[in-house]
Formats: sequence, C-alpha cells, structure tokens
Amino acid sequence: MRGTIMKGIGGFYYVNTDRGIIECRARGKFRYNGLSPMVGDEVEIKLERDQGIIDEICPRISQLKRPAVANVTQALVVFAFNHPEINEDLLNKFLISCEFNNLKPIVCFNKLDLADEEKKLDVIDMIRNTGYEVIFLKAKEGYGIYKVREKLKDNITVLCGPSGVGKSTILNAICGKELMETGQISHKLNRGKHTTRHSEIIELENGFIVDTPGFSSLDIGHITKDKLQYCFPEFIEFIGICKFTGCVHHKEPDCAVKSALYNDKINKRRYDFYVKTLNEISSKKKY
Ligand SMILES: Nc1nc2c(ncn2[C@@H]2O[C@H](COP(=O)(O)OP(=O)(O)OP(=O)(O)O)[C@@H](O)[C@H]2O)c(=O)[nH]1
Ligand SMILES: [Mg+2]
Ligand SMILES: [Zn+2]
Repeated sequence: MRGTIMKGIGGFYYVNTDRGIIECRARGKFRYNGLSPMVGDEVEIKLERDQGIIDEICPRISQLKRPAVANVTQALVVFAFNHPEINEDLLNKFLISCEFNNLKPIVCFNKLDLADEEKKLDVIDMIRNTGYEVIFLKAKEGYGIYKVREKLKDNITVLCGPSGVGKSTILNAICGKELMETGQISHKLNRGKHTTRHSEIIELENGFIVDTPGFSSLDIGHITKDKLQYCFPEFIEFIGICKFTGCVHHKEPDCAVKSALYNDKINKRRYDFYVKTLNEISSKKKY
C-alpha cells in the first residue's frame, strides 16, 4: 500500500492511504541507512499483524531539515511585527535555506495590529528588494488570510518561523476551524511557548498545508562559500558580470554585485548579511 506521512509522533508515523490513516512504525533498516521517514514522505507500507510498517521511502522532490518536512513545494516564512519581535538574521537564514532547497518562499508578516513605529519598515524594504512576495496578516482577525489561500492551490505549503508568530493561528484561519492548538506568548521573555510540538499535514480543498513547531535558530553552515551567492536571488543577474571567475563578491575588485550595492540595486542589510555568513563559513564557525 502507498500513502503519505501526515504526522510523526514518538516513533509512530500516521500514513494517509486509500484505507484511511494507518499508524505505522519504520523498518529498522532506515536507521542503518541514516535515512529516516519525514512528514510529507510518500511511502510503501505493509501490514504485519495489524501493525503498519514503512517499507520504502519514495524519492523526495524536496527536503527541509528544519523544520523536517519532505516534498513541500513552497514555504510561508512567518514572522510577527511584535510579540515576538522580528529576528532579521533568522528571517534571512530561512530565506537562504528555502533557496538552497529549491523552495519558493513567501514572507508573511503577521500581527499587523501590533505593528507600531517605523523601525520595521527597514525589514520590509529589505525583503521587497529581494523580490520575494510579502503578505501582511492579522491572522487572529482573519485579515489577509484570503491572500494566503490563493497561494495554496496545487501546492504543499509549509508554515515555518519562530515560536509564537502565529503559524497555527494562520492554519486555523485558513481552514475556518480550530484544528491546531495555539498558545500564549511569554510576556517575560517575549517569545512563544512552543505550543506546536510536531509537524502535521492538513489536507485542504485545493492543496496541503503543513504546520510545524517554531524554533529560534537555524544552522546554514553546510552551505559552501561558492553556493551561498546563489541563495540571494537579487544577486543572480550580476553574478556573471564580475571580472573574476569565482568572485565571491567580497574583496575582489570590479565586482558587479558590489557595484549593484553602491547603486542601490542591492539592499545593504542583505549584502551585509551575505558577508557575515560568508565569513562564518570561511572560519568554519557553526551557528
Ligand atoms: N495580536 C495578535 N495576536 C495574534 C495574531 N495571530 C496570532 N496571534 C496570537 O499569537 C499567539 C501565538 O500564536 P500561535 O498560532 O500559537 O503561534 P505559533 O507560531 O503556532 O507558535 P508555535 O506553535 O509555538 O511555534 C496566540 O496567542 C495567538 O492568538 C495576530 O494577528 N495579532
Ligand atoms: Mg503552532
Ligand atoms: Zn563579484
């Protein structure tokens, strides 16, 4: 039998098949292969004494490590204007991770009702310069949710972002039902309380959406120096014009990316984040 892993909890996988959801365990061989089933995986399963066993994992069209999901086609990268505050580096890391994994990101800024002063406009300008699509939401009131709904058709969309930004609230607003539990923000720490504990796929009329647990750090140290530049879509049109082949757009002369930066075609904060990441990769420092 074939099916899709809808969620995984404590070593059990819940596989959606023609015969409904079947609770499965994974065959031990996966452990030895270093391959483990992920939410979103297409799998072959067998029934052994009423227990479902995952036998094979079909090749993945995409794979994100954090959040751990397979076969998604796009990511809604969610941050909140406030409670918790936007972590700009983390936002950039999510975007880089999406590019590296060939996923289309859409940036959602939620809790527009809590947006106060102008300092956040810089972040919005920065994202606009990248060419990524931006959606503003007040998920609790349902404001802007129709724009997210429009993006879901024929896609498997993953919601990712820190804890407490409103990912589960967005999912519930899309479905019109309280399918996922939502949690309060810790006022002392101004961050979420990790309400969602496991990733879960929800089937919609026209696509699938995956809710995931929030997290506050992301390691992109596995991306090599020469590949990093391709994770910045706004650099691409300039990369081929640099004087030196193999230019990493840092200290080299006659660099088209740097010219674009000086001519305000590339956002300075994004470029600075690029250099910072480049240096971190060079010094092999993990973060
Ligand atoms: N003011 C305001 N609060 C919101 C909005 N959207 C969500 N919230 C609140 O933010 C809190 C956290 O929302 P969740 O949906 O649980 O956040 P999450 O991203 O799923 O968090 P984790 O599951 O911990 O990763 C809840 O108290 C929501 O009611 C909004 O647009 N405005
Ligand atoms: Mg949640
Ligand atoms: Zn260059």
